[in-house]
Amino acid sequence: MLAEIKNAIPEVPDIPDVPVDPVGKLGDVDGDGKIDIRDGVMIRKYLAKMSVEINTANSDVNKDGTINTVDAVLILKKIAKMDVGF
Ligand SMILES: [Ca+2]
Ligand SMILES: [Ca+2]
Repeated sequence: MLAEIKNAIPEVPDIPDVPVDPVGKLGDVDGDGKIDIRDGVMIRKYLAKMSVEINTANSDVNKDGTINTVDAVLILKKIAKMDVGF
């Protein structure tokens, strides 16, 4: 039975070990250790060029090297408990 279930699950390639910043938590824009609405607000303020201190490493949630509205949307989706892959 267990073997049948295992066979039904497609092979997932090994995910390489990515070094994780010990203080970093993806999506935790303000760096308080939690991902909540304040992080969403912070990244929106940052994108609006308001003077806010953000953790840039945590804010680039899709890891494309820039912090933009895509990251803001992903963070807001994350806060809304949607599956955004981080
Ligand atoms: Ca936070
Ligand atoms: Ca990004």
